[in-house]
Amino acid sequence: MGNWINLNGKFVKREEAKISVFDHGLLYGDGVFEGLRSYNGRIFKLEEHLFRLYRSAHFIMLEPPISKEEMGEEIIKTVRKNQLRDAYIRVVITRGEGDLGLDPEKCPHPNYFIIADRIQLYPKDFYEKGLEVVTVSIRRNPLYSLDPQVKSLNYLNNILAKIEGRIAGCVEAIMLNQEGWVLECTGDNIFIVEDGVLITPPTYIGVLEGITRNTVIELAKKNNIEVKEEIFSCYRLYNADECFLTGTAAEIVPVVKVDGRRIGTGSPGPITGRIREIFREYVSKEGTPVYEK
Ligand code: PXG
Repeated sequence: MGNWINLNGKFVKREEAKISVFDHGLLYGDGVFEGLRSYNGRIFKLEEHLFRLYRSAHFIMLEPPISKEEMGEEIIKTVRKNQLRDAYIRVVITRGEGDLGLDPEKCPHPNYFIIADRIQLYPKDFYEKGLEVVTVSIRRNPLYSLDPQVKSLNYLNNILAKIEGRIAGCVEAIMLNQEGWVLECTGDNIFIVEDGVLITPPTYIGVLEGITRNTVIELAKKNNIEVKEEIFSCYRLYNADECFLTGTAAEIVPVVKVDGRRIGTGSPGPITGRIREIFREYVSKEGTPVYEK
């Protein structure tokens, strides 16, 4: 299972799925990607992920070799080919082969590939006990350098933050902007809870508009939990009643300590628990079917 890679529309064995060393995706991180998930044979938020992928491509002036609709079909086919029901799906579009210079004009044929593999679930402890995370010194790319909305293959900014977090013994790290406002984690968005209200940084401040984040906002509102998109500092974060992270792979993970400060009671809080329940219920029903066609 998970052995067939979709490389430019053709299924090849994992070991044979190769891209040229002259591909600018590799030489310069010149390309875009998406990480999706399927739950019990249904791809979660396929439209939203495609929308974001094609907007990322548009931003870097990369014309994908196939349309958004065709890409959706290719994704479905790939999950089906690998006979997966619960999958993690990676879609990558690279600039393609060029010469050794930076110029994307020299790369006439973008490549794309789709990997569908079994989902690697995070340890139960993460959810039951909550995570300890730290803020790191490396700042998130500012809007004027590389807008964090773009899921580009150049994730070094986040990788450096991840390394810093790892050195501090944490699996996730909180990234701030130049002024010190809290933005997001290396691969997850962040929420705090204050007096029963969910607060998350607005996307205009320079955070990825996470699909899990948006789903949480929508579900919270539907369930009469107030949500505010507001910038906040570490002071507010340390003093929040609860904190949790959201992302496709992690779903919703409680955070119980930040920079050595206990958050709330030091155990995952009730609102986080409620959001997790609502989310789990939602993902079990939602999504584009892979097999019933
Ligand atoms: N912020 C950033 C910077 C991300 O890369 C999220 C938030 C969450 O977005 P979604 O749409 O998934 O709710 C991401 C997600 C990983 C991994 O292995 C995660 C992401 C990218 C690459 C790897 O955890 N992105």
